[in-house]
Amino acid sequence: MNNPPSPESFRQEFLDNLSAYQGKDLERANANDLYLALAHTVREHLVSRWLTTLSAIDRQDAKMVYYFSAEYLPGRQLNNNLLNTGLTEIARQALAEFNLDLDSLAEQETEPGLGNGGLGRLASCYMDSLAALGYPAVGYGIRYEYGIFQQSFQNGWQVEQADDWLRRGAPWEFPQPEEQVEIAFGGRTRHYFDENKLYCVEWMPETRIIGVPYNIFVPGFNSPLVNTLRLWSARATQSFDLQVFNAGDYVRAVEQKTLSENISKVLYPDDTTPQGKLLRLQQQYFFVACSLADILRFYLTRYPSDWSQFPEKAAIQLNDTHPTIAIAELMRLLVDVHKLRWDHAWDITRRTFAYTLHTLLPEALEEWPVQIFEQLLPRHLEIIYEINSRFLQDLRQRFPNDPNRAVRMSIVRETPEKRVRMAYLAAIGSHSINGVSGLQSDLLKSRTLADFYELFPEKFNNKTNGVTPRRFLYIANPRLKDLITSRIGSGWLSDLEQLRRLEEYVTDTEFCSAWHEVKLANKRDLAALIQSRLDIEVDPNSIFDVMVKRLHEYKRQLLKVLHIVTLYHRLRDNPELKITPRTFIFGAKAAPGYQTAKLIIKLINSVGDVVNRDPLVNGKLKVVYFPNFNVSLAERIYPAADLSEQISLAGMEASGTGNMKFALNGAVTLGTYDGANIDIRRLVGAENFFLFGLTADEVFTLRQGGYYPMDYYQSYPELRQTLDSISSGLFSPQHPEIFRSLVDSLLHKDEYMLLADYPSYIEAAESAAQAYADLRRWNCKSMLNTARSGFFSSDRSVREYATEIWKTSPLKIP
Ligand code: F59
Repeated sequence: MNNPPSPESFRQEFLDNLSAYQGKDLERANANDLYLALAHTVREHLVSRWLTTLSAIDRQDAKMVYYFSAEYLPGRQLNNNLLNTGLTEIARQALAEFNLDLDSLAEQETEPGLGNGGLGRLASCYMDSLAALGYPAVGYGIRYEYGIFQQSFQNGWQVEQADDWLRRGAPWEFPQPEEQVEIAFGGRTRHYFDENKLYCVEWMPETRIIGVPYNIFVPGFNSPLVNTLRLWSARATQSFDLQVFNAGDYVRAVEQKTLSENISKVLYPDDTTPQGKLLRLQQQYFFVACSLADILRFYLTRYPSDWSQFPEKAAIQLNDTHPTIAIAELMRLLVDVHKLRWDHAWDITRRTFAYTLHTLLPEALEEWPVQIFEQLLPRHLEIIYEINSRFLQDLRQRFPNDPNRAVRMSIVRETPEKRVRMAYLAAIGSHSINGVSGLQSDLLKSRTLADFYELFPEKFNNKTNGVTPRRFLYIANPRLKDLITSRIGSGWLSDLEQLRRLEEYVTDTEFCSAWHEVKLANKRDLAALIQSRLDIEVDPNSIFDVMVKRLHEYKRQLLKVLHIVTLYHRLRDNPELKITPRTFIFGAKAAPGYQTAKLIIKLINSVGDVVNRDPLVNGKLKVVYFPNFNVSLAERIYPAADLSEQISLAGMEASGTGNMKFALNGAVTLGTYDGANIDIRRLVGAENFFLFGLTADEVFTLRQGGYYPMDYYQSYPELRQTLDSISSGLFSPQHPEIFRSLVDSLLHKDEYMLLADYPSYIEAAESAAQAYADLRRWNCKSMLNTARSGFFSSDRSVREYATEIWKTSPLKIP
């Protein structure tokens, strides 16, 4: 690694960049100019490490990991890159000489919101760990011009605004127009025999699009290696322009140009049901085709026309089904373009791809209407049919007496319309199929993909999710970082299991009170943010009870509301009641078309309006809903949380990763037996976790026997009072009827069994509140949550992927 610069030379580089990139001097620069100059200064320190990494890859002929993901949520880069270049203190000192504050400049950065939630953030945690561990990797994805929408509230309702994240400059990306790739769409196919009587297929597309790659450096903590996040941006081809120019229709030429460039325009803000939108399939194929072209170009410079080594030199991980069309695209490249025999191409393809599922809900598995496919990717549809027909033939041989199996497992579903099931294509075309928590991986085998498990048991495995401790502990929680490091040193940053050494301090009263002071100071910071952003006063000594995640019915934010309203009634009915003061903190975006989710947002805000102002409550309950929850806000919330709400219906949350970030920061979980909550509870100990609710098996049994939510309404007076008050307009006096549909649907259907879990939820939440009243005991729980969360480092997850799926080892860099 290079020697670090002195603060003086860093200062000079900073001034030079302010001049070179912003055309300003210190006197004329605004805060954004200063931030951009600083970012450019930091990124320059990554260039030589990045180039060294590329040379080492060449020299060692290293196997590459390619992470294919339609989404990334990297968060702000400045502090992360300062940490990973070892420049934090140098930059701080250098800036201080100019009377500039590093932390306020860091606040200027706009985060790239190129993902919806957990899946996108996981991709970024894995990129961080790949670099930290020294595995050479490229993360491929889409450079959306507009990321996840910006959320605000108007009269309590969610309002979306376009996320113009590039507006203030994007100092971390390097456009590489000279490495552009041309890809195609539409048209038809031609089948023929060539001069050697070989059967051939040619795709004759209708349109062509250019992908321009943008590189973002991904340095790792304490690692000389710098990996690449390579995001594709769509451009119209020039030949295309010319054609239409010559036809004389200039305006239509420019119109068409816009259409091509729409492909990378906007992230689909939907994590509910896949909607089968043409543009989304275009996005998926666009980034996958560009990425495979890039990968093959690189491979062929090393092994010209020798395909035998390909799976030994490239491992491609599919982040959910979104990039699954890659399987058909690689087959097309190998068979049609490079003229490999089908069986040989299929063997290479299967050994190259591995597939991760992030859901259990069958309705969340992507399917594409055959009609859309045919229009956009006619050759790929033929290839999928061929894969399917060979697959079904094998299947009939193995299960000759079970024709139904072929109907169930066919990649092509026949009713209600013909559709391609992407999860099945991914399962058939990969050598590995993994879930993201123990429970989910088991349920995939026994339910969601049971038929496939029977057929290919050896492909199934589990890789429990993890999160990067650099961003979510070191950077987000500097006070806790300092306290931990003062006792056990800093080895935990690259070996998170070392946090266990904190266990011996549980009986150290000095340490316990320091632990308490850190949490309190973090809560004061968050209280100040709540005051300044939302004009709500909250008490840092109250329990900070936090639920931040996407808004989805299965995650059950509405159950949290039922709890709050129940407490509200208890206080109203008995104003003298002694209760532990509580601050409920929410953060969640709803998919813009998801009406029920949007109504739940309005309900949370409405309950907050009433509860926060009611003099009878006397400040003992506060409800805070942060608009626009994102990575940057998350980094301020996790460190200040006492209680982590993880209350999905068991069997619905694939893993969760927020649950891990909370535990790492010393929050205690109030949660169901679902996803990675199960692993958290096992590791931190049942006495340091508040468990409630049905198990996944009980949910299954209850559904089968017939679930009657009305029974719970009738048996629990507090539940009845709560539901009646919401239904009758206590929280919406101007429009008493607006929440009735939410309550009616709970009473008559309650798909996610809120009422069944309500009694045990209220009870567990009460135990948590009582436990909090004994602060010394609570601090022990908090400390033990941190001390025993080492398993949830994304370093551990990535190491498991590397050794068990990718079969690759770290790069050696001198
Ligand atoms: C699919 C088709 C069309 C349009 C959008 C989508 C889609 C986009 C994003 C579907 C899902 C998502 C998404 O963000 N999904 C998740 O974030 N899943 C979460 O993944 C985490 C990481 O493994 C898990 O911890 C979590 O349980 C899971 O819900």
